[in-house]
Amino acid sequence: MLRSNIPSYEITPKTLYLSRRDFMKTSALLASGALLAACVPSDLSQLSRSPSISPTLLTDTLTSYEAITTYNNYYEFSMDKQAVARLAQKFRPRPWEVHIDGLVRRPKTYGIEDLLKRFPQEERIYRLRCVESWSMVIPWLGFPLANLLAEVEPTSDARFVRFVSILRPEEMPGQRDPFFDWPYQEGLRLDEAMHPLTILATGLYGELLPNQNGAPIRLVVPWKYGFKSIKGIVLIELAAAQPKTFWSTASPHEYGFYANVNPNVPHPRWSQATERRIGELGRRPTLMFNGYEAEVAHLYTGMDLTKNY
Ligand SMILES: Nc1nc2c(c(=O)[nH]1)N[C@H]1C(S)=C(S)[C@@H](COP(=O)(O)O)O[C@H]1N2
Ligand SMILES: [Mo]
Repeated sequence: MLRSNIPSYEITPKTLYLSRRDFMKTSALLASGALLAACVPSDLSQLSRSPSISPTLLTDTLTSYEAITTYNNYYEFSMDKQAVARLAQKFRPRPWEVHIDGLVRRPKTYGIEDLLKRFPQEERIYRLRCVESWSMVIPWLGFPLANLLAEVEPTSDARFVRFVSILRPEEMPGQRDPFFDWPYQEGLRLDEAMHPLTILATGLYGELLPNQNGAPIRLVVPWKYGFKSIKGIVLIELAAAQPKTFWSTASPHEYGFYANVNPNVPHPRWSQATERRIGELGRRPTLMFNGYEAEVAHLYTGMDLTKNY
């Protein structure tokens, strides 16, 4: 179930080994009722993991848990990536509700525990490419956004999906900065949102999502720059019009709506041709659509990607 039917995972034999070891560890925990009660949140009991991985294109290594959880962009806490983890420690990701409304036949509100029970959690290893030109490879746990959208039944007028993050200035010091238009917001076209690579992530490295990575639930759209992958989601709204986004509001000449990873279209402050993979030396070329071109290029047929950046 996990990774088997998505062809583009590029992982090394070392990663394969680590994933298998992690898989064994999780199975051992799940096999023991006592440990399950003591160590694994019951939410994760639905976790379905399969060690079957396509052996093709094994070139990327997983970024360490340490790096993924200590080098974070989460402006609600801080603009200093290395301060986010500490400032996010006191944030309370439970209880939590996600509302889904707008142009849908069945608007719904889910508690986070309902979401974890209702939608089987899969592991997805994706590259994450920040527009600041660094990247990581992250083993997420989550489920396709399409599964959730199917439950609310978008109407035929729905063409976009808007996502809104939590607003809690008491717990999130960055939200007291009046320069930004809080809360953080993002959007996708409905076909992008329905694409099987688009997931809602609830964990990473086999554990619940740490606060600094967007607990308890965040979007992951691996072919777009990292800022599209909005954290701490409380509202998902189906709409007819293209929603405004946090970054295109803050700096319209730098950020468009699409934000597809594209090495040929430079950002005003950063060439996008190459990237620095966190934990590795040197730079590597950035791949069109972050390496997911075969899966997603058809979504943009006929569009001028230099204009729709
Ligand atoms: N709500 C919210 N979501 C956010 C951000 C943010 O500041 N606030 N930063 C984005 C950016 S710029 C990136 S690169 C990724 C970073 O995710 P990570 O910290 O899990 O690697 O989260 C994205 N999601
Ligand atoms: Mo980013």
